[in-house]
Amino acid sequence: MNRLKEVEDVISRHKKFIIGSHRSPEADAIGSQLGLSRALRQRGKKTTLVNVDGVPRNLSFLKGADSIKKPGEIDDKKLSGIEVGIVVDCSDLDRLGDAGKRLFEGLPVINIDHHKDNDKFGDINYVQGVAATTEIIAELIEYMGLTIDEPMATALYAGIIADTSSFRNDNVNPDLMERSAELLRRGANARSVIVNLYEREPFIKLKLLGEVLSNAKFNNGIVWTTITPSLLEKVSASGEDTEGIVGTLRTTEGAKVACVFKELSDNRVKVSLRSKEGFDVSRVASKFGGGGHTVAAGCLVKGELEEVRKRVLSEIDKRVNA
Ligand SMILES: [Mn+2]
Repeated sequence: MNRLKEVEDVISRHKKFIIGSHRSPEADAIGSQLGLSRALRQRGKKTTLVNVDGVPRNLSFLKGADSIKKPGEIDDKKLSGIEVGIVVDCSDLDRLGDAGKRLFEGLPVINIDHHKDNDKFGDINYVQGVAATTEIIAELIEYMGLTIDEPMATALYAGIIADTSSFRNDNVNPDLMERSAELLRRGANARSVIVNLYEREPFIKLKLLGEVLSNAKFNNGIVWTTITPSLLEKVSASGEDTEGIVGTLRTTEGAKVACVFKELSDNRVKVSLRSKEGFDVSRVASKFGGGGHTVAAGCLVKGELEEVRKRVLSEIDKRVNA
């Protein structure tokens, strides 16, 4: 029996589902939950949606986003009688967070994901190495003979945009483009996805970017910058406003590795690494107790900013310019 059939069978045989996604969710996690939930409801099922961190501000435009609750916010009535747990976009169960994971205890679990390192934690595992989990959800909805409507299409398309960085990553292929075209045909609002994902930056964040870029250094294929608490204070930015800066650094022509050193208040430095041209930054990160993917990785290192910066840069230099 094929895996999609197994998933469909479990869905047909039950009535009430809980659908969870990983902490710090982005559009692929939230979009998968919303698309799948709407499809199941179309089939007369009941769904409860959970995320330990809730829905980020920039995804609240997706229809039904307010139905995704943190574990403590879900009322008992919605939690009673749940028969099956569906976990989307998670490589392992811990990604649900402790409070999220507890809601799945004792339930048969369907694991729907696209991470290469998925540890197959489910009773049924539908894991495909595609660009986004929402691609798999679209495939499942189609397989079940259900209709993708406009809200589903927009939610699923948002997952694809996020996980391909707007069709810029090396996971873009003809199947993905055909799936995306189909979602657009079903009414996905492409422009509103882009505006909400990329054009809702707080002005302070742009001011911070200006400061941080003006301090950047570029040497021997490595582009890097530092962010201190006093710099954040100067432009009234918060720690979250630093997100995305390392990606901007990577756009430098000739850069093999981009690196941001963020000084935290507790004598630790958060190091964010990005690469291109195939250099594996996860090896650098793991040397300092962190981890990640080939092109994106990070670590938290104990010590003074200057000293950590020197150690990490010399490690990168050793590998890049070997
Ligand atoms: Mn994903």
